[in-house]
Amino acid sequence: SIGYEAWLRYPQLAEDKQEAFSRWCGCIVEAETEESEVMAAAASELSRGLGRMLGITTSARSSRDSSGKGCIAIGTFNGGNESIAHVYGDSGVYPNTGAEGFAIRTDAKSGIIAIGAEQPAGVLYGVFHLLRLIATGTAIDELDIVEQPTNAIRMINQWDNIDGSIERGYAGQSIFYDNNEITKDLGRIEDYARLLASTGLNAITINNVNVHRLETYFITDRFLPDIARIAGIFRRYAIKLFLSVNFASPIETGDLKTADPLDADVKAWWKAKADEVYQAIPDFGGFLVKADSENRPGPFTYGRDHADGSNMLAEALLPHGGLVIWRCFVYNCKQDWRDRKTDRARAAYDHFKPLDGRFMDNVILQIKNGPMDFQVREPVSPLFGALPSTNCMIEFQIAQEYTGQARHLCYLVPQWKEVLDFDTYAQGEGSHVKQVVDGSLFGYKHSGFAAVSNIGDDANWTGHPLAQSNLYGYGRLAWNPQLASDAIAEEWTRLTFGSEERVVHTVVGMLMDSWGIYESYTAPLGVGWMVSPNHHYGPDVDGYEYSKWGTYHFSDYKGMGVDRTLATGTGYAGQYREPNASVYGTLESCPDELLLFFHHVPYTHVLHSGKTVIQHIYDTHFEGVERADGLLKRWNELEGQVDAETFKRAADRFAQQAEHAREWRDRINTYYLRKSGIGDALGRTIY
Ligand code: BDP
Repeated sequence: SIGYEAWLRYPQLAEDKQEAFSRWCGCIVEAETEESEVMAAAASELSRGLGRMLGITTSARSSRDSSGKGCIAIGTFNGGNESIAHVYGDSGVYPNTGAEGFAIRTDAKSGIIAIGAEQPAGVLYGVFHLLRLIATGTAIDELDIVEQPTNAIRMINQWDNIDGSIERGYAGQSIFYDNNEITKDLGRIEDYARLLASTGLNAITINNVNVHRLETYFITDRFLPDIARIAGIFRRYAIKLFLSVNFASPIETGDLKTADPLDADVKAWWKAKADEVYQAIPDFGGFLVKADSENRPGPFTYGRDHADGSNMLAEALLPHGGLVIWRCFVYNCKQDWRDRKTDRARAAYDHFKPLDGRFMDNVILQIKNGPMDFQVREPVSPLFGALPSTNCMIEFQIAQEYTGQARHLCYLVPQWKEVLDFDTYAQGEGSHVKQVVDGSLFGYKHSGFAAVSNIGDDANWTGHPLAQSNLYGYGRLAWNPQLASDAIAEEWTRLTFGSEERVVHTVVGMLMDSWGIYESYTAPLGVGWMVSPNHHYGPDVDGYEYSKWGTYHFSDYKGMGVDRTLATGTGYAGQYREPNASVYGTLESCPDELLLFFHHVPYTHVLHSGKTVIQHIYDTHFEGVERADGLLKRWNELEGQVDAETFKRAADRFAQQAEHAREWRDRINTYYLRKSGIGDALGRTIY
């Protein structure tokens, strides 16, 4: 179905377009000597794409045929493809593509479009790139492109459980597991691998960071053969497989009494375990670890710290070239809300900053984009820039746990861009988060992007048809963080819905407005949360207010917000470097959208916008509903212009969104009317 093929539909192009492209696509020239699986995947993708878009069958051959038609040559620079050598080699130097990049050049004289790279993976990315150009109607007559990914690790984290459920999954059940077994339906996994590779992603963790009882056995012979088969599928698409592991594995699956990382038996156990895993999967990526967080086991049990814990695993993986990706989402989820110093926002920095420099070279710290937990708006984690001597990567959440759960539209690329463009000032002005996580700022050995996936076994992968844009956009941004949000949105829309200008214009506009719309009717001014506990969908202003999870707004009859200043609050603002620390820590300079994250203010406090806090709450919540209604209206105007099934699925969700936006508005406005006793200046009815 259309939703299933997502952005790899390759719909047939209009005839005039077909002609312009076909003249370059007489055959695919491949060297017989290049027998890699990834090359085979690249070649078959190319012939599939060209076949569908241009209605032609392109056969692969080892040299150009004599039909006079142009051909596409694919291969590594030293792989023995004479056409590649001819197009590139004549100049004496091959373009610098790095390990994963590619070059595409149209050579009119010889009638060849050459897709060359150092490695087969680069060829694969080049093929997807060329197909994308053709699908979006971009001329290919004079190409001369060299691209390299900015980030070395471009990873997806599945939060899938062996019972088939997905933690924070909103698009059905797992495509990997079913009923406590690894699925036999490998075809769907292959299609997923294609989708990921097409955006440039190169790594995947296939199980939940919360490793439960049975998943602990993934690294045993009970599951390793099946996992090796899955690794084999991803390998064809140049994607490395990782596993989440349980820090207490030596106790739970072995016969040790301890998981103490400094214990000799524990070290030996993990070394033997690593050998066993690499025996089954020689190019295994490594372990992802959530330790000492939300009741997961970890080194704290033994009085050890996170450097001790991660280094022990890193030592076991080192002989095999494996990595330990260690999560910084570590905080006390049983804290006492009266104790300011335990502010959850501070936790990651407080835990990890003092350990900088103590981690082995094959450990990478995986840091969530913000200090709390994937809220619609929160500041950037102050850990970025604070760890000059420790490999770091960033973690985003594509799954919209707190941003509408695939029922509301929320295109997250603009949010991620804001995070990446944030200046940490770590090495003076211009030390943006994107330069921290691409490794260039501090010269990290390993670094990059990770994100929690939003796919499940729904026919269209992501539940909401337009939520596919977040998965697509994530991959494109991991490849190149400089790409603009609207450019990515437009690319995705053209690939998915075709190039009817009205459709493109409408969908791109809706995507670009969606984050702001969602923010406007949910928790105000950066304070976050206000969601129903546990499942995190829908409004519940005090849902977490008196619990121990550390997520508060401190609303009383006078005002609201969390005082995180150094002088009178939790001191969180002081974790940033100057000038950020002062900008956030000073009421006058704190940006409106984060005001309540950093300050507790009276409802009558006047924002930079000129409105009082209370009036801002009322206004944005009334507007939010109108704008959510607007999304439904805008989508409905596309009836007949997009396929009927997709139209209907999305229309249902936009109707739900509009309805739920009312619920948010009414709950929040009523709550604050009652708390503050201050009415709406415009006299609107608040229920
Ligand atoms: C939160 C989720 C929880 C995850 C946790 C994590 O609510 O289900 O286990 O993050 O990232 O967002 O470990």
